[in-house]
Amino acid sequence: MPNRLSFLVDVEVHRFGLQTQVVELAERLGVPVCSTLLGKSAFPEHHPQYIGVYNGEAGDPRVRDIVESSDCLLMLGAFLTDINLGMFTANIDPCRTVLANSERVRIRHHEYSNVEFASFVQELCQSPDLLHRDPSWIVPMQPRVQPCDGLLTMSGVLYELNAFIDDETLMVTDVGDPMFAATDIKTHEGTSFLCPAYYASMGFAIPGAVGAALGDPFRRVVVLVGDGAFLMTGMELLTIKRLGLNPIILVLNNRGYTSLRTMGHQQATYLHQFPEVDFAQLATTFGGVGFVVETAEQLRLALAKAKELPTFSVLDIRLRPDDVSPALQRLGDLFAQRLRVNESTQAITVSKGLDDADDEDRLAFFRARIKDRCIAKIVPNFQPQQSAPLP
Ligand SMILES: Cc1ncc(C[n+]2csc(CCOP(=O)(O)OP(=O)(O)O)c2C)c(N)n1
Repeated sequence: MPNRLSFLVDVEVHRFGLQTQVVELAERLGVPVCSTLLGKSAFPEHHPQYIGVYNGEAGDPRVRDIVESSDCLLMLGAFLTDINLGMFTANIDPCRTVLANSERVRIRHHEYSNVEFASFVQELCQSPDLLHRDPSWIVPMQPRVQPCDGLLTMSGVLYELNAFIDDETLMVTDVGDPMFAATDIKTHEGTSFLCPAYYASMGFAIPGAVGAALGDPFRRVVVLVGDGAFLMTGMELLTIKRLGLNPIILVLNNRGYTSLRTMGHQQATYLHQFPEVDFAQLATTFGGVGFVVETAEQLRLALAKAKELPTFSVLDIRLRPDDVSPALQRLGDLFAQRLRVNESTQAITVSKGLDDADDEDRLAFFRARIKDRCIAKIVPNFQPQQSAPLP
């Protein structure tokens, strides 16, 4: 890996209208570029230097390795939040970072609070001292998805979606697995992905589709929303109908809060009291068109038909309750390896997974980094084990 400088691009690059400058800067330097989940698509994802979304241990290991082994990581417009840092599993050495956003410029541990973010990027672009590296070693983003035969899987949904979206697609996703899954969606144009990955409040996507469609009438809005999030704000379909908008809405109907189930909430009663809803029928009732989708072929057909419709459509995508996206699978595996519920005491013990025997360093890192409060938020009755205390 000849390159030792990388870019991590976040949402403020879009908010300050700096996409063109950042692309130019990356090309002049010949460096690999990744984004955060919040900043996804602020850098064009079909660019040959774009390697994917960085999300700590939860993200693509290839992206993680490039970011975490950089001698210098330039974090542009970045917010260091739990979601952007893969639930605090990121291993970024502050001594090898330059962080520039609207609040500050920070080089290693030195703060420069009076430097404007936009000026910083512009001045950098104009610097005569930029050293160009050969970017030919960079492998562009490769979504971790597989086509599927028979009943649909999340990976199959993402595979079909990647084949379907084009330059005129504006993606809107909700939180839960749709947000994690988006790691493996490759959008086309810059700024073509919207997700509330900062506060991560469920219920964004359907009202968000109204705003997206009104704000950008030349692109087609495609929504990815979980059944749980849809049930919070799905009544906004009536607004969509009233305004004559035609988003294509994919409801990931896994009959529950699957992302919570994957991350340690298996015991919670509310996971087992989820209502069964016919989302396709609901769409028809509200004046749109509904499709029930169980196979990849049905998904392809439904997407093609929905694209021709002048009205909104809802694709009720029936998934197994335990089926998750590649990204959520990885996060779930991490939790399963490290957190084991002791059923008799209802306490949580930190344990090393058997299949993880040669991964001593990672485990040590994980213990050192993850915060008690992070686990405690996710796992009820969490108590660090005496013999393996968390910091
Ligand atoms: C307003 C709000 N309430 C609760 C949560 C906690 N939460 C995060 S993900 C999630 C489950 C999402 O379920 P669903 O929309 O069905 O998506 P899935 O993960 O099942 O694909 C919940 C309850 C939240 N983020 N926001």
